[in-house]
Amino acid sequence: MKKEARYLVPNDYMADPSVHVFNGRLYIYPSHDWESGVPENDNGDHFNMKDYHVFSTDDVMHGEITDHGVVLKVEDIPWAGRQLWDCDVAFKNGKYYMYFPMKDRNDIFRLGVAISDKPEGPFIPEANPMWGSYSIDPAVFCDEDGSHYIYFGGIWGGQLQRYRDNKALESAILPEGNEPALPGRVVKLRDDMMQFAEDPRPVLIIDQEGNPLKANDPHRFFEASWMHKYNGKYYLSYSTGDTHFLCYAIGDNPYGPFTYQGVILTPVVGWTTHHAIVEYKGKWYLFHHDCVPSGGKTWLRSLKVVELEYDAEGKIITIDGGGE
Ligand code: FUB
Repeated sequence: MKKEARYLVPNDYMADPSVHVFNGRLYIYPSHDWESGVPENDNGDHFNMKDYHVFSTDDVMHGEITDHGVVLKVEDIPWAGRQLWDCDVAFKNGKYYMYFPMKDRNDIFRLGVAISDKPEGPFIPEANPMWGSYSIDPAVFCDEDGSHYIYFGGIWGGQLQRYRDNKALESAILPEGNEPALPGRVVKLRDDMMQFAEDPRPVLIIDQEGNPLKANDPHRFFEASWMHKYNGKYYLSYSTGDTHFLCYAIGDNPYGPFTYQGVILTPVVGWTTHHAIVEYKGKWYLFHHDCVPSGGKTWLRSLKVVELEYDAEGKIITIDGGGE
């Protein structure tokens, strides 16, 4: 179904939105794309982002979008190598915690934390990455009991294929064909929000028969995890990367397993697809990006929003992304 969509930041390139409602206002935490001149490759080196902005609004489809400016940049992070990819923010006990992936000086992705007193930042980074963290795309979910979980991971340039059982392999192994697909990860956060409270666990996505999705399934996990709750169920959504879908799976608890349900967004113009799903003022929204304004340049993406609807059984109605 084709629906009314809005480009949220028409004068700049923003991607990978994470979105939350804090103090009744909607806050958007995107990646900040720019023309860095780094050539495109399968490693994602062309996504050479160097800072984050925060945006907020109280009227998603038609209201003013406030740009709170640069809230964190590579040069302020003590362990910085390069590439600030998709971040997310959570609130606890009067503080806002930004979780962000970045390559360290050995070109290994780690997750970092930065702290602010306000949802719009600026965020002050910790001196070191989180212990035992790896890969990309942290998405923080606060359950109704106040526990926070980070979903993370991404294959190819996101480096998830370099790890098994939370340990680095000597060389990367990506499952193929009928082998089970490589799962994303979920981990509970400590009460102080600064470290993992446990070892990260695999996020299993199974089909209707209970079998893990296979590596050659076009709907298998690639990157861009997001978690939201609807009617008491846990909706895990994610990007399928090289097959260009946003898909979802439903579980009974934050750890899963999650049973595959279907496609949320068909391919957009551009290689990557990445999103957040949030309820605001009684409506549900899908925030995502595409490359229409840049004329299809993969590394120059634009932030979009469209209303998201469920059917009577709680299934998400597929949205047309406008790509091929
Ligand atoms: O923005 C860089 C990477 O592209 C993100 O981390 C992925 O999810 C993809 O959108």
